[in-house]
Amino acid sequence: MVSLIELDRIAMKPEIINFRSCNDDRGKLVAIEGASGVPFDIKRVYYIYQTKEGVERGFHAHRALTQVAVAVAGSCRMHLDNGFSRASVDLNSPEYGILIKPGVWREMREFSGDCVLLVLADQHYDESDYIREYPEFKQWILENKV
Ligand code: T46
Repeated sequence: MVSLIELDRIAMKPEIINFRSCNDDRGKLVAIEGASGVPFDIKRVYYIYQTKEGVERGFHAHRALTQVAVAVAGSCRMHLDNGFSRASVDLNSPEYGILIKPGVWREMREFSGDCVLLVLADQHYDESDYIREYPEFKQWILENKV
């Protein structure tokens, strides 16, 4: 089960998706389909793995991209910030994903050595969709009222 750590008094509420696992005497299988398993058609899949000890990733927001991240092995901590409030989620189960909508700053840290972080995205890769400077992110939030 993922755990949520609230950083602010009025913390943002990250949306956690619980995937149905098909369990039998051979083990477990999770199938994720676009539009039903996650709330968008999946256009891109990538995964982050063999993350070195102490590494922190992310440190950006997206203007339009929506994603779901799942720790299919191991664990990591996802820190989210919508410009007004913040929350951290420990991703540690292949049965739970976190929905990350546009306009959310994310930082990932505390990767276990065996962590495989699978990410499903609703758009192809586009560097121009990234906001990589925090002050620019805050300004974008104010201008776009998300
Ligand atoms: C996000 C978090 C959770 C590609 O060529 N194609 C891709 O689809 C992606 C995602 C990355 N790349 C290249 C771009 C960089 O040269 O891979 C390199 C590492 O990407 P980045 O530094 O953006 O990785 P993270 O871990 O900081 O962020 C990634 C995603 O980029 C981002 O959208 O939400 O994971």
